[in-house]
Amino acid sequence: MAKRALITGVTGQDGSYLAELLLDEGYEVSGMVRRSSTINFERIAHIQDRINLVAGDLLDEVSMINILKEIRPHEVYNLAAQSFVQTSWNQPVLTGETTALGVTRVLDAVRTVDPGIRFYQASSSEMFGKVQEVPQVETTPFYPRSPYGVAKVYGHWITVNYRESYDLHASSGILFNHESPRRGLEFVTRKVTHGVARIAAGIDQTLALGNLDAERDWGFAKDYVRAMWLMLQQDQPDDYVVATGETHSVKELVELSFAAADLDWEKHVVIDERFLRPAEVDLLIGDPAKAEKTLGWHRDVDFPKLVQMMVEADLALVKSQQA
Ligand code: NAP
Ligand code: G4F
Repeated sequence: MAKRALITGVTGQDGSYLAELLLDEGYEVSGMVRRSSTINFERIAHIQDRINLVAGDLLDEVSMINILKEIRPHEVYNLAAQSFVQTSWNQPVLTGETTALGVTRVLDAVRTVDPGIRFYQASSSEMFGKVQEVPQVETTPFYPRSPYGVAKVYGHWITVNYRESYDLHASSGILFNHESPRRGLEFVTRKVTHGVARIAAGIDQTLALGNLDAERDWGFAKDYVRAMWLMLQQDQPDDYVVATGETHSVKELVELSFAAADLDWEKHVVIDERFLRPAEVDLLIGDPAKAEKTLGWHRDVDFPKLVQMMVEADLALVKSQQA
C-alpha cells in the first residue's frame, strides 16, 4: 500500500520540491491550498495532475481536521507560513497567527484525528537571530530578531511540547536559508539573480538592495527537502539543523551573480534604505553534523553552483518572456 502524505504550503518553493520527492518515493501526495481570487500553482503546474489538492487554511482549524479525516495521511509536512521576514514587521499579528499558532492548529488536528501521524515542522535558522554561538547547532539558544523569528520559536517549541505531551512523532527541522530558481522574487538571492537577468536583457539599469554585509548559510532547496523526508523515516522524532556549514555575504552573492552574466555589479547596484530592517540577523552559519550522522543527509550543491544555476535559470526566463 502506498504511503499517504499531506503537505501544507505545497504551492511554495519547498512544497513543490518536496511533492516531487514524495511522488518519486511512491507516495500518494495531497497538498493543502488556500482560497485566493487567482490561481498561483506555477511551481506545481508540472505535477498538478499527480497530486491531490485540498482546500484549507492554517488560520482555520476546522479545515485542517476535515482534511486529515478525509485523507488519513501517514505523514504531514507543515511548510505553510508567512515566510518573508521583512513583511513580519508590517504584519506581525498575521505572522503570529499563521507562522506560530498555525502550527498548533495542525498539531492539534493531528492529535485529534490520528496521533499516529508523523509530523514535520518547518523551523528556521531565523530563530538563532542574534547568534549566541558560532556555528549554530541544535542546542544553541534562540534569540530571534523579527516577529517572524519569534513566531518560528513558538512553532518549534509547540512541536517539542506536543511530542513530549502526547507522544507524537513530531520532528522540527531547523533549516538554514535554501534557495532555487523557484524562490520568491522578494528574497535576496532571487531578487539579485532575476535583477541581473533584467539588466543583462537591457530592461533595467539598476538593482536596489539593503544590507550587503549580512551573511547567510545558503543551500539548495532540493537538497533540503530530502532532509525533511529523512526525519520522518527515523524510528524516533527529533530536531535537526540542516545547513551547509559555510557562510557568504550578500555582497559575495552580488559579485558572483553579476559576474555570471559578465556584468560589473558596481555599475548597477544601489543601496536603498527601504530594504534595511529594523533589526538585522548579521550572521548565520549552521553545523549539520547531527543530520549528516543520524539521517545520512548530505548536500550536493555548493554556493557557487547554486548562484550559477539561479542566474542561468533567470537569464533563460527573462529571454523567454521577451520572446
Ligand atoms: P514560501 O515559498 O513562501 O511558501 C509558503 C507557503 O505557505 C505557500 O504555499 C503559501 O501559500 C502557504 N501559506 C501561507 N499562509 C498560509 C495559510 N494561512 N494557510 C495555508 N497556506 C499558507 O516558503 P518556502 O521557502 O517554501 O518555505 C517553506 C517553509 O519553510 C516555511 O514555513 C518557511 O518559513 C520555512 N523555512 C524556509 C526557509 C528557506 O530558506 N526557504 C528556511 C527555514 C524555514 P500561497 O502560495 O497561497 O501564498
Ligand atoms: O533573502 P532574505 O529576505 O532571507 P532571510 O531574511 O534570511 O529569511 C529567509 O531565510 C530564513 C532562514 O534563516 C527563513 F526562515 C525565512 O523564511 C526566509 O526564507 O534576506 C537575507 C539577507 C538579510 O540579512 C537581508 O537584510 O539579505 C539581506 N538583504 C539585503 N538586501 C536583503 C536585501 N533581503 C531582501 N529580501 N531584499 C533586499 O533587497
